[in-house]
Amino acid sequence: MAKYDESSIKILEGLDAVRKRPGMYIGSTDKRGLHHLAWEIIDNSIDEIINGYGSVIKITINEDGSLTVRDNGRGVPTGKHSSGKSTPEVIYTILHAGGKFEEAGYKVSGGLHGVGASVVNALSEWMDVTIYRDGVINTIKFEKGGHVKEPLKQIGTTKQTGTEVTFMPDKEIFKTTQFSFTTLCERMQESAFLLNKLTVELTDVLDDKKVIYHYDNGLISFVEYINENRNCLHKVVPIHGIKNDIEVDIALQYTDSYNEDILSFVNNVKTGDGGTHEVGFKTGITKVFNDYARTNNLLKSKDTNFDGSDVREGLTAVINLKIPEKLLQFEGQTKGKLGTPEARPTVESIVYDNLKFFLEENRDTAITIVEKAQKSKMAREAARRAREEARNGKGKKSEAKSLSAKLTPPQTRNPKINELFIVEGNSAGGTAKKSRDRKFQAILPLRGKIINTEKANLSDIFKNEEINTIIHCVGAGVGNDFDIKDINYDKVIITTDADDDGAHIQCLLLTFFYRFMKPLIETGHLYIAMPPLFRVDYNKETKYFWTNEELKEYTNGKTNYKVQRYKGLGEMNPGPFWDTTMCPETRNLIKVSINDAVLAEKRVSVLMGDVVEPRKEWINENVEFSLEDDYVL
Ligand code: 0R9
Repeated sequence: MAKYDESSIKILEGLDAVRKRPGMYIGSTDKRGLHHLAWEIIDNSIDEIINGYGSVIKITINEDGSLTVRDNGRGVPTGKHSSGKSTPEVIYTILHAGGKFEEAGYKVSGGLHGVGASVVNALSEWMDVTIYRDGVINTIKFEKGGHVKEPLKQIGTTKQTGTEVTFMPDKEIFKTTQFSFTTLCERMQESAFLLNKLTVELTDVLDDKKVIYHYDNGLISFVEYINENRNCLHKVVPIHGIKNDIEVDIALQYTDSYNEDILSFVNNVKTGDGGTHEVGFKTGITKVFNDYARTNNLLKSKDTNFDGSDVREGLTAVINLKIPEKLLQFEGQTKGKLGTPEARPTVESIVYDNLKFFLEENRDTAITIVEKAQKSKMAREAARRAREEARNGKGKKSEAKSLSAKLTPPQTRNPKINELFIVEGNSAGGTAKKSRDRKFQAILPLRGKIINTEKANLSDIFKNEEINTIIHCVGAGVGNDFDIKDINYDKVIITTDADDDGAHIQCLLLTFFYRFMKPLIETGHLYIAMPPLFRVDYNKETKYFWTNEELKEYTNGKTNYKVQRYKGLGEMNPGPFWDTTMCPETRNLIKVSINDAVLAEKRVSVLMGDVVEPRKEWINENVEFSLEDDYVL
């Protein structure tokens, strides 16, 4: 790596450009954008640790809402830059300062990270930097989007080394300036899994919370953490190898679930959209299990091979690659997909060799996994036969007819605007049918509860009538065959009563879509309708309210008003139902999205899986029980 040269920092643009178009630099100005500021600063500390200096990062949400990040690295150099300014001033005020680092392999981030601490400064009301280096403590303070308030000055002596940055996000720029302790924790826990020597200490002064993350066993601990609420079939298998200048680290473990959970990273940055390393991993796994099963006569000569999905059923894996800068290629809009061609064969051969050895050494585990793959293969083949029979007409017409009989379709076929309301129960379905705009809205009433798909495979799915109907209506297949291009609707809207049963049906539907039509969520086509809880008639005026608080605020000081508490959707009349729940201009909809992939997996498996204890624990910790509605009529 080239040595840092203070005069090499390139001066590119002013901070004003950042304030004018923040989205260009941090993606957005919502919660996600706000947390980008944190990642930006934290990534600098992580880079320092990766480079071999320091091991601890302390992050604090302060009482005034500002964020402090402190590391125990070498400390930012404090000497003069060729421009005459101090190096910290340059680093924190000049866009893309860091210059040579990027060329010399310093920054390896694939996403929006690495745009520089100056961007954070530009988008902050104020920022204070304290540097512990060469026995001295130096500070520099900025205000109003990066203007120097106090230039670098010595304030004391120290035996420590490190850098501390505190910043207050600008309220004029961000929709919200409240950092989420949970979001910070989730991300930092991930970093601690990936960097064995890292210790992260997080403190929320506002909420009096403190968490410390440190893992000696890296990826093994990561997989154990993901699978902690699942029934595991064997101990975590670590895989390690270096080839073609690429270092491969993987940990994997099979559980008795039907899900596949693969996470990948490159140089400790998440590759959320996969890429060549994931392709290599999948090919290696498929090959090694087919070869093992053939060699050991577990697959007979007349049998067809396992396909990839068979050998990945129940598999949890975390992949981390170290790729030198010169080989790095990222693709996609968010640069979350690895494009490096060399990664594919490298990972494939390392996975193949390591797993071949593991399977030969651990015969019982090998047979358990192969048997699981056999079952998956049989279920897949049964599902394929059922599909083919349907396609060839055997039972198709009557089946398709009965499937679509429940649906009240829209008058026109336009997948770009059409909406499918999945409605709880026939009575609510009736109201929805009367309320809808028939041009583009379809109604599918569900009769009973659908099965819990968390513990179901494809052949179970095909046996369930309600789910079959949903698959048929959405029209884009299911599981691995799901193709988002074929969806019949722009919005699929889950519409249930605001009671326990409704919430349960909502959970079951969300689990189904998450497990078997995930792209529908990832591409923003799944919604939850929000029918109101209360109707208030007052002075010839009718108003609807969604929460007790809204209702209390409205009725406060009023007399002679009438409140109706809706017990179910079926109680609503078509007019109000249209206005509050279906009309695109006036309704409230929740868009379902996946914020954090690891957490989403864990939540779904804890809340919907068959291991009881973690669910009890989660409910006790997170749910506030109250016996009655706090609104008394
Ligand atoms: C609290 C958040 N931490 C940081 O922002 C941080 C930046 C940083 C750093 C160096 C060490 N620790 C840091 N923490 C550093 C890097 C180098 C030499 N000395 C110290 C080097 O890369 O050669 N720096 C990141 C950029 C710079 N320092 C520099 F450009 F000022 F050199």
